[in-house]
Amino acid sequence: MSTIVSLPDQSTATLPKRSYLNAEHGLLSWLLTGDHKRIAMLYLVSITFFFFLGGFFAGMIRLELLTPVGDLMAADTYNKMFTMHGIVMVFLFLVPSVPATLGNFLIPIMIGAKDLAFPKINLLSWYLYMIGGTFVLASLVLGGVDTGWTFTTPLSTHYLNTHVITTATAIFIAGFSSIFTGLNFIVTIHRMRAPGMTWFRLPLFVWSNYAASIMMVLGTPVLAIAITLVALERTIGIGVFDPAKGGDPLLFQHLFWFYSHPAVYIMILPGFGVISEVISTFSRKRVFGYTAVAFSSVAIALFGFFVWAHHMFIMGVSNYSALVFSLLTMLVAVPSAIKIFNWSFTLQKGSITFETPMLYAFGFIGLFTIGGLTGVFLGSLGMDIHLTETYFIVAHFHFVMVGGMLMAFLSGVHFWWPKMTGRMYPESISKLAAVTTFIGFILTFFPQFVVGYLGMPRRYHAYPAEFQVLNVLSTAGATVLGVGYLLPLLYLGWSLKYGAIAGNNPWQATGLEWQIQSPPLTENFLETPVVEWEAYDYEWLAKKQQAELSHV
Ligand code: HEM
Ligand SMILES: [Cu+2]
Repeated sequence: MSTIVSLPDQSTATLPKRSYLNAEHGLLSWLLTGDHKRIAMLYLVSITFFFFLGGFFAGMIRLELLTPVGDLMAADTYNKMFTMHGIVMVFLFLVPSVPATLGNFLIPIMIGAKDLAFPKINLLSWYLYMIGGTFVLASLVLGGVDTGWTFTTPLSTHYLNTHVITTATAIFIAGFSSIFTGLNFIVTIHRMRAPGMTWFRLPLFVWSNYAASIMMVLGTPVLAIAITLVALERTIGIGVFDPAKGGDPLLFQHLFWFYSHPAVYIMILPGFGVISEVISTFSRKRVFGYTAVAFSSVAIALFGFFVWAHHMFIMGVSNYSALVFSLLTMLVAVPSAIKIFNWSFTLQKGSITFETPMLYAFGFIGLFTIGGLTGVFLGSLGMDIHLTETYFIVAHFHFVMVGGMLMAFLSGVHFWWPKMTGRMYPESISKLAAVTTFIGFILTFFPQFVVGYLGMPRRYHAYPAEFQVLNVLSTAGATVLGVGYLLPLLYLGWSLKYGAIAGNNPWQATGLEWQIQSPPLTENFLETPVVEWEAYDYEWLAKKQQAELSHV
C-alpha cells in the first residue's frame, strides 16, 4: 500500500492553509531556515539578481560592438566589462542555477525524503555563495578586474594592476558553496531514498544532478587550488607559474581547465535532467532508454575529466597530446548524442502538448544540438587552429550554455513554478516569452559563428569595418533576447499574487513531487511514501486515477 499524502487532483479553489511558505514569518525565519525549499527560494532570488547584473555587462559589450571603432568605452573598460560578464555568468549563475534552485527544492521530494542530509550545511552553502557574490561586487566597486574569466597567467600574475585577488577570493569562496552542495546531494541520494525508490526508479533529474555533484566534488577543489596559487604568486612571488622562478605558465592552464571543462558539464547535466522530466511529462511516455539516459550522465561525468587540453591546442602542448585530447573530445559527443536520440524517440508517437516548459525544452534541444555539433568542429585539431580565439568560440559556448542550459533552467522554472508557489503562471504571455527568447537568441549568436569564421577575434573593443553588419544583427538580437528574459521576471512576479491556483498536479505528471500539496508542507510528506511504480509510469497513473474515481 502506498501511503501518499493525497492523490493527483484537479485544482482546489484556495491555497492550502499550511505550507513551507507560511510555516514561519519574518525575514529571520528565512535567513536562518534549514528547509531545503526555502533555501532554494533564497537561491532563486539571488541567482536572478546576478543573472541580470551579468546581463547588464553583456548589454554594454554589445553596445560597444555596434560600431567598428571603440567609441563607447576605453579598451581597458571594455576588458573589465567582458571579464565581469564572464565571471558573474559562469560562477554566480550557470554553475549554481539548476542544482541550487531546482535541485535543492526537488531532490529530497523526488526521492521521498523530508530534507537534504545536512540542512545546516545547505544553508551554509547559500551564505558562501552570497559572500562570494559580495566579493565580486566589491572587486567591481574597487575598479574591476580585466584578466578575462579564465585568469590566464602570466597576465593575471604579472601584468595587470586590477583586483585579481579580490576576485580570486570570490571564486574560491563560491567554489566551496558548490562543493558542499554536491556533497549534500550525493549523501542524500545514497542514504535518504524512500522505501521502494530503487536507483532505477529515480527520476532522471536526480540521476543527472547526482552525476553533476560528483563532478563538483572532484573538480572544484582543483580550481580553488589554481586560484590560490595565482593569488600567492601575485602577493608573495612564489614561482609556480613564472618561468623565471622555475614555474610553468602552461601548468596554470592545465589546472584551470581541469576544472573548467568539467564545469561546462556541471552546468549542463542538471539541465539535461530538467529536459528529461519535461519531455516525458508532455509526451506522456516513459523516457525512451531510461537506463541509457541515466548512465550517459555518469559517462559524461567520467569522460568530462579527460578532455581539458582541447582548450590548449594552440598553447604549445605536444602534437601527440593534442591528438589524444582531440580523440577523447570526440568521445564525449557519444553520451550527449545518446540523450538527444532518446528524447527524440520519447517524443515519437507520444501524445505531445506544447505548454511553455515544453517550448523551452524544444528550444533547448535545437540550440544545444547546434552548440554540441560545433564543439565537434572545435575538437578537430585543424579546424580549431583556424577558429580558436575568434567569435566562433563565443557563438559555440553561448549556444551550449545560454541556448542549452538557460533554456533548460527556464523550462524547469515554469514546469515546477506551480509546485513551488502553488500558483500558475499566465500561459499565453509565457509562450510569447519562450518564442521571443528563441528568436532573439538565434539572431544574437548565429551571426557570431559567421563573423568568427571570417576571422573576427574575440575580446577586442574595435574591429575591421567589414564585420559591422553581422555585429549590428547580433546587437539587435541581444535586444530582443533581453526582452525575452525580462518578461518571465515580470509575469512570474505577477503570478505570485494573481496567478490561478495550481492544485497538486496541474500537468498530471507521475513524480512524487506531484503527489503532495502545492506549495508543499515544510516536512514534504506526512508519512514516508512507499514507491511501487517505475519513474514516468503513465499507465500506473491512469489506473490509479481510475481506481480513485470508482471509489467516489
Ligand atoms: C543577452 C545575452 C548575452 C550577450 C549579448 C552576451 C554577449 C557576450 C559577448 C559579446 C562576449 C564576448 C566578449 C569578448 O570575448 O569580446 C561574451 C562572453 C561570454 N559570455 Fe556572454 N552574452 C550573453 C549572455 C551570456 C550568458 C547568459 C552567459 C552565461 C550564462 C554568458 C557567458 C559568457 C562567457 C563565459 C563569456 C566569456 C567571457 C570571456 O571570454 O572572457 N553570456 N558574451
Ligand atoms: Cu572544454
